[in-house]
Amino acid sequence: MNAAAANIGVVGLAVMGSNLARNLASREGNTVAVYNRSRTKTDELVQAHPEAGFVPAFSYEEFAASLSKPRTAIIMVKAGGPTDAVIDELVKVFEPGDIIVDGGNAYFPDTIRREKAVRETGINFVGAGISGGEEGALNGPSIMPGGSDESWVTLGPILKSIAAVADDGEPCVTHIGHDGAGHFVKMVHNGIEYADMQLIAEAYDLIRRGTGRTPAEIADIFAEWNTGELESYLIEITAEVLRQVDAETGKPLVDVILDQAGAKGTGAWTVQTALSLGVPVSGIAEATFARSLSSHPEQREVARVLPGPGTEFQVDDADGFVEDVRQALFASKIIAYSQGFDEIRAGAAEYNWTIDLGAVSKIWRAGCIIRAQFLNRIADAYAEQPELPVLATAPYFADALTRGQAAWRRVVIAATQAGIPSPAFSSSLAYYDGLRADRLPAALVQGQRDFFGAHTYKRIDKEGTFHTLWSGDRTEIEAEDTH
Ligand code: NBP
Repeated sequence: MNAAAANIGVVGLAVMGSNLARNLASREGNTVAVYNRSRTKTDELVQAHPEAGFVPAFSYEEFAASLSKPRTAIIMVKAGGPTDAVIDELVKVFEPGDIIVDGGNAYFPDTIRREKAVRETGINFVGAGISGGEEGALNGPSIMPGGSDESWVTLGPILKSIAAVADDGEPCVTHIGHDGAGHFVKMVHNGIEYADMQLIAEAYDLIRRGTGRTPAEIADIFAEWNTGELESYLIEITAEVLRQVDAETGKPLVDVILDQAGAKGTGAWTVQTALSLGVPVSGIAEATFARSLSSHPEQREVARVLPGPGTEFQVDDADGFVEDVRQALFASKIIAYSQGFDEIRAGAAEYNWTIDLGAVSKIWRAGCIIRAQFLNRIADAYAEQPELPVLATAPYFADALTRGQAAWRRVVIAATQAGIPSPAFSSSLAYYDGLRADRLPAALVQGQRDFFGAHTYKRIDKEGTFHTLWSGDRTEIEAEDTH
């Protein structure tokens, strides 16, 4: 072993860790120490990539000794218990001022807890969301680090060296905020990813069932869309997936894949957190629920007896319908991102993080799964108005919604009449209409709440809190707002 030869270390050498280690090693100035619980992965990585000049370690003590100070190590192990186990070991061999980075998909409250506990030892703990999957880890991910300002001084240049680079040359990493802020933002990123994927899937389904186009023909439509305002990695890969033919059956691959979508939990976390924060992220929620619904074959089997509208779904103007769906997709996507950024703002307020929403949109422009041209527009919107309360009201997006809303409504009507589920399209439209409404039936809900629970209400015409004596003479009294 080469004592104190490495400026950065990676613990956990499964697919993500080994790719990240290779990425780090490929950048000027980095020497990378590597450690894995079971020795085989370390041996295999070091043997397969002699060009990387890895410094292998076979115990935590050896790993710590191989790192120059402040020691900096990125943990890439299974989220949950394994992460805690590695932190416990590293804390024993690291010293105050050293930096432990968790690059796994941790749930942000765990990161807050770990940061607090590790900080007491004088060691810095950074929860860093890393997006882009295996390919991103190897060639340049989008990185969302939290943690202290002190750790960012050492970590910033290292992470900038391995991050994806946007078209304007900016690396896709920024110090998101303290403790769990990085993993929070990564969580919302994944939630938005769920919504984006579901919207694309609904667009495909409607076009296929409404126009009878084949998956290969729809692949061409998505490829075409990828040259315009919808340009994004997810649209690009959708075209690839739809074009794929199954070698065994000769059928489109999408027709032989079981229609039950999996999930690893980040969508559910985003929705659970949004519920706690009181932020309506209906697009993300519907996308998460749509996966859940798909994954209940026993319920879907018995529900086949339930009636549909009983009409054939065949649009008259196929090209016109495809264009309507494109506009509906763009409008719904604006809403999904607007809701996601709302959740980040609310999270920042709740947890006392200072998060630059424009900077977040910029680091998602490359390397991550939701990378898209569109994110430049979000960055522009926040550059113009950093405190923008509703992203969808920024001039570019408001204009797109104005142009697209008629098509959006036609698509939701067509889907509803045809009995084709489009939960993300329709819930986005309902959110849009709810948000822009002069008056909502929430007034009636307040009346109901006051009736059964004396929860009180406010009036539109005077200050104060009121309660009606529903079981008495139904007069209104001014009430203490204690509910
Ligand atoms: P896995 O999530 O499959 O984890 C496997 C690694 O965890 C192995 O190195 C294993 O060591 C190690 N490990 C376990 Br399990 N328990 C351990 C323990 N008690 N002590 C020490 N090490 C332990 O790896 P991955 O798919 O490379 O993902 C790594 C992290 O990156 C995860 O948090 C994941 O959620 C996140 N992530 C993954 C992706 C992706 O596309 N896969 C994308 C973004 C983020 P062993 O070899 O000794 O069993």
